[in-house]
Amino acid sequence: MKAKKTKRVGKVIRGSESPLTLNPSNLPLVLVLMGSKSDWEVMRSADQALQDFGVAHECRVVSAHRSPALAAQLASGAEARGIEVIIAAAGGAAHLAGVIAAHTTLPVLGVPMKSDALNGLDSLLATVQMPAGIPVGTLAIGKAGATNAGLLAVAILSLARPELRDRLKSFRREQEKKILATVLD
Ligand code: RP5
Repeated sequence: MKAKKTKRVGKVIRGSESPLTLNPSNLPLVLVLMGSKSDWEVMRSADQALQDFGVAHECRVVSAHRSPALAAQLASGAEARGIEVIIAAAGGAAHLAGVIAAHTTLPVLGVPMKSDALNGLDSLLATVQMPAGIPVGTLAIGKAGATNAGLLAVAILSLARPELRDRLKSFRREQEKKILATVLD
């Protein structure tokens, strides 16, 4: 079955591909946040990874600096909505993941965006250098980080969902097969 896709202003909601087994309520399990619409081209990779595994999720723009009240509200209300993992991407003075983590005990995965000024090194340091007590699991800068944030969210969810774990294992097997079958000419 094709994943359900609903578009709203500043927000994309994807339903689970097989809600009966993975997520009976079909409510979003992962919240994918980004500081600006300019992050979306990269964060589509996180969206895609979650879609590939049929994980219901919601993607939306919220800024730690430009809309701080909404950021706090989304983070503090996430658990009650059934969200289990939050992905937060930002660039430059990339405080979004840290601010989100300050308002929830859910696991928060940070994705540093490549920036014009410092190529993403600023985003990486701002995301990764959290004070002890408020963890953010920080991924690589840019697209690889976005994809891996999606995959890591799937891995976290798979701890309590054997079907998802099986899908993750088969994804790894397929990936390995492609490497082993590589021919250089
Ligand atoms: C951050 O500033 C965003 O996450 C984005 O990566 C960066 C630039 O934002 P825009 O000026 O393009 O909106 O908050």
